[in-house]
Amino acid sequence: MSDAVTDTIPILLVPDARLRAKARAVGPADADQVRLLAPRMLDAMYKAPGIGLAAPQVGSGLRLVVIDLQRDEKPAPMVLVNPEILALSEELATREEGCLSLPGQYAEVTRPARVKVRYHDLTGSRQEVEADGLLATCLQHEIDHLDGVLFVDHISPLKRNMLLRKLAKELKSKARG
Ligand code: K1U
Ligand code: ZN
Repeated sequence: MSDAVTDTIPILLVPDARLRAKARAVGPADADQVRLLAPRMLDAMYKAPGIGLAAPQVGSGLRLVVIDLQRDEKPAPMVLVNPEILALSEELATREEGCLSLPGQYAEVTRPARVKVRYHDLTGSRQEVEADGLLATCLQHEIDHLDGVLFVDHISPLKRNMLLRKLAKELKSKARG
């Protein structure tokens, strides 16, 4: 049976090549697609569960990100169209990251502690957000996805290979049932 449009959109897993492609800017002709895709991405993110999701993770090549750090309390979804990093702090922060495209895999990642991001919201208004803490990490993680970059690219090759081998083993064992 074919999928209904309301079905949960599947999240792609590493090593899917679509996760390594650079996404393209959303333009005026993409408005309808973005209006349909953003709520489906939020739905997939809440169900996963996760705190962020980028369009390439659901097979779309658009520069679109959704984030909600309040997922267990009152929902506060952010939809970021064409997000751009305007400034990064020199100060760094290390935080454990996970990724819905590498389920069950976690690593400490060091990134700039604060970030300033410009984006457009779903109404087309230009917005800016300055963030620290988990939101700063999440914004950088999701914008990386738009450039085909995964959190494992920020750790040592040794740790990365261990983590990718562990993921491959776990996915193989899950597929066997
Ligand atoms: O992009 C993604 O794959 C989503 C990812 C975002 C993220 C998490 C941690 C640091 C940086 C970016 C996730 O949401 S992984 C799942 C997760 O962190 C989580 C799940 C349930 C409750 C709280 C957090
Ligand atoms: Zn991710």
